[in-house]
Amino acid sequence: MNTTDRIKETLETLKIFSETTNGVTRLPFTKEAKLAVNFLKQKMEEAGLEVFIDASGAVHGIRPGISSRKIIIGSHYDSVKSGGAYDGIAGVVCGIEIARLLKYETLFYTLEVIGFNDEEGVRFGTGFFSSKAFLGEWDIEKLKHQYDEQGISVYEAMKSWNLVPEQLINSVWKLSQIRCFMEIHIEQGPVLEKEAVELGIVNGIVGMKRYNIQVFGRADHAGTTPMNMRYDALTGTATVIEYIEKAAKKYAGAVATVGACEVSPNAVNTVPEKVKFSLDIRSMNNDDLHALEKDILTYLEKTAQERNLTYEMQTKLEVEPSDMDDTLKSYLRQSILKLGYSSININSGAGHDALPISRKLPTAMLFVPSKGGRSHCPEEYSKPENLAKAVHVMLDTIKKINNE
Ligand code: HGY
Ligand code: MN
Ligand code: MN
Ligand code: MN
Repeated sequence: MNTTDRIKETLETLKIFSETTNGVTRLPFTKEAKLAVNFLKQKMEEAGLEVFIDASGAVHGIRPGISSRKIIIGSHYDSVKSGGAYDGIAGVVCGIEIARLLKYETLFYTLEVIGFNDEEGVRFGTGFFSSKAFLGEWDIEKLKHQYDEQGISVYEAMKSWNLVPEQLINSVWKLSQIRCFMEIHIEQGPVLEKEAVELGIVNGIVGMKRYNIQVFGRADHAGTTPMNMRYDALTGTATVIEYIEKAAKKYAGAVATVGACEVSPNAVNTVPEKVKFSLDIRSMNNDDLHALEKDILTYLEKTAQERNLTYEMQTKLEVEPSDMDDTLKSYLRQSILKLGYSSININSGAGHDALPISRKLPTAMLFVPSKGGRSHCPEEYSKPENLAKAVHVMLDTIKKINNE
């Protein structure tokens, strides 16, 4: 079986473990994730790797080299809700395939393939769980107070997987021991397909900020309460959400999304008392990111005052934009030219584990085209042939790094 077929077969099997009536849902610390991790462990062992799972729930496959210094490759195995079968997991499968192809080579650097956990942050509203754990950027007390929709904390969810949160300290990377991190990922956008190229070398990744915002009004009877006597949390929130869309358009390339929204008491004949919604804002430009945040929060305050509403907000995630490593980008470019593939340089509007990691280590990302530019939906698709090309390019680059 060749690389393309192995990638195709492995991704199709992984999809089966997490399929719902509407796409793939593989949230952290769930049974779907456990099935995927067990299967990834098996594939890593078949590739000749020594496998272990760390306290964050990430699955690691190690291929010792002459030196204990490491090249780390991989991506995340968790998905969004009703997502696709390629986001994250395709990069883990590609990493394992690279290790398999290197099985009989003598390597200077130790090669470590990682399937990261909870990059998406969909279950607990956070994100980059394993990658931030590796960078020492987590707080045990916070994990006890970040809850999912069922009121289960990260801390409790970890324990349900027989993980010991206090052992996260053992997952922290010794940065001097790591030569670089590289990630293969689907583009999740329309650019590579529109440019009709096979691969994308990532220049930089957007900065991201995420919040949970709760707006409080007053529950009243929908029939007897005159319009000028209401404290309607939903109409107030709707005004803010409409402004968010307008504000994002003021900053070139910035985006803002209200993806989740809950109304209480959510009854046809009661004026809404409370609205809880998520806010995700992004920009390649850190100043724009801060200006957009200020713009939106100022409007939220103004609207609350005008409508006699109150609000609370929690910042769930903030990561500044980051550039990829020039040397690694040039190696990838040379490997692509040597193998005769087409490519362009591209920025990433999606967040990745490479984002926090690139602030502390030489990091590179290699994109594969997404059909129709679609992602975070069941229609998500990338050609296994292009994933195989990414494998061969990264394999060639790893050999270059080993011969530096
Ligand atoms: O949200 C993102 O951009 C990524 O898919 N985690
Ligand atoms: Mn992803
Ligand atoms: Mn994603
Ligand atoms: Mn009644």
